[in-house]
Amino acid sequence: MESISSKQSRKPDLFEGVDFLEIDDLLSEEHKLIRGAIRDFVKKEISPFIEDWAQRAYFPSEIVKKFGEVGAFGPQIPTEYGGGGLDYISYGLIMQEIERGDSGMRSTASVQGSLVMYPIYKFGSEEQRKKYLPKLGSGEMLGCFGLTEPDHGSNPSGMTTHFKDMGDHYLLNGAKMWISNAPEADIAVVWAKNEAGRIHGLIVERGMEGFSTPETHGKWSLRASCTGELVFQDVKVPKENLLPGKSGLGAPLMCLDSARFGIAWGSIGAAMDCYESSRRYASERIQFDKPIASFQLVQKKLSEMLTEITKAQLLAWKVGKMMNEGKAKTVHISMAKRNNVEMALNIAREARQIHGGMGITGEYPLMRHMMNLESVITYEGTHDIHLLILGNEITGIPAFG
Ligand code: TGC
Ligand code: FAD
Repeated sequence: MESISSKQSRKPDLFEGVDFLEIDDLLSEEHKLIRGAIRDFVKKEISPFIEDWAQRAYFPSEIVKKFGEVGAFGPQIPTEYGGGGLDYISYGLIMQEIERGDSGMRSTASVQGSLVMYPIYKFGSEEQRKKYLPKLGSGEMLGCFGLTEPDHGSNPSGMTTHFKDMGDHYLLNGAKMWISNAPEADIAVVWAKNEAGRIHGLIVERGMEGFSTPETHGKWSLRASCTGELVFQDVKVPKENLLPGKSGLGAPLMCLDSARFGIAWGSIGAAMDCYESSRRYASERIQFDKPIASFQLVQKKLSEMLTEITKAQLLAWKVGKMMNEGKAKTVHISMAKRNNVEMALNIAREARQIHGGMGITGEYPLMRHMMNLESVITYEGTHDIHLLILGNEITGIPAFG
């Protein structure tokens, strides 16, 4: 008997994308070309293998170089620093297509572009930019971003990781937790407090004595992405590795603005994959002598999915336009991240139901998307933290503490 899950999926990837409201009219020819190139890349390099990687909790390290070659790392960073020199809508479309393949793969790309390349580009010295950015952009190097700690997730300002000025170097101590890419990363952008309690970014390199990156095992979510801790025990960090351009919590939060924006688009990709699979399955699956697509309750699910995807596309596009114009604020990005991830998670759950028992297998992408999105709704600010960011904007009263 043939097993349901095989090393390489035999099913062709028929993904076409969803554009009910002709939102493509809002995109340039370049946007569409970029989207098409990444869509083809995902069909060739991710779709045939992703179920196997996720089932085995295997991070395909060979994808890093391939992402570099296709321009998935730092598309919004200028080309002279190893990025793609593209606008934010292009960046969003790239994240959408990769997350259509898998949220964990998008994590790898968005951490590298928005949380590692962006802070080095924005707050780094010219030497740091030249040393790290081209290698990060090409995928020769992989990076990670250490903000969250075991006791400080939603409130990063309480972090206890700290460094002391030892004259010719800094001495770094502490630990970070839940760090995407950590076990495989060559460098980590780490946020830590100095002796005065001020937060700074430091570039920590693999191989520095006292620095380790133990892997986090047993995840039911983002299984093809590697996650780990960053542990610092008296790590001597050269003084030239401190990011000189900005200090305070605002620095990592600026990086999060860029990454959360990418997630607002990425989650649309996961939702579109679930919707397309459901539409196809509903027209092929016969029950009571009819395709299940002929039942009103199934049509309700499909109609609501299409409506929600369309609303999310408009929201993401408008925030993208504001990003390009330098007008997007954290609250706009919070609204888009919060709305679109919840939309995608709801669609993944409904899609799983449309597929009945088949929906729980790796034959279809639904359960994997659904489990992945449980992380996406938590990281980069939880669903409720984004609600409170909006609440603060509306009322002027912070309700965090
Ligand atoms: P708060 O007092 O609001 O702000 C502290 C300082 O930062 C300034 N600021 C910003 N500056 C620039 N850009 C922004 N977006 C900014 N937002 C705030 C602010 O003006 C203030 O400056 P100053 O000079 O007055 O000190 O900070 P708070 O401590 O009250 O916290 C607010 C809160 C809860 C909203 C914030 O800390 C938060 O966003 N918490 C969620 C944490 C989070 O998102 N962590 C993400 C970790 S990284 C991750 O999950 C990667 S997953 C990657 C993947 O795999 O894809
Ligand atoms: P907590 O902050 O403990 O929150 C627990 C619950 O309490 C949540 O429901 C939250 O909404 C609620 N809560 C907290 N405070 C309030 C409040 N004031 N009011 C109301 N409710 C509140 N971090 C990184 O730095 N880098 C990474 O690369 C990274 N990758 C990740 C990858 C994965 C797979 C996961 C799961 C997480 C990752 N994170 C990363 C960490 C992520 O950002 C945190 O998990 C997230 O910010 C929430 O923190 P926490 O898990 O400590 O939850």
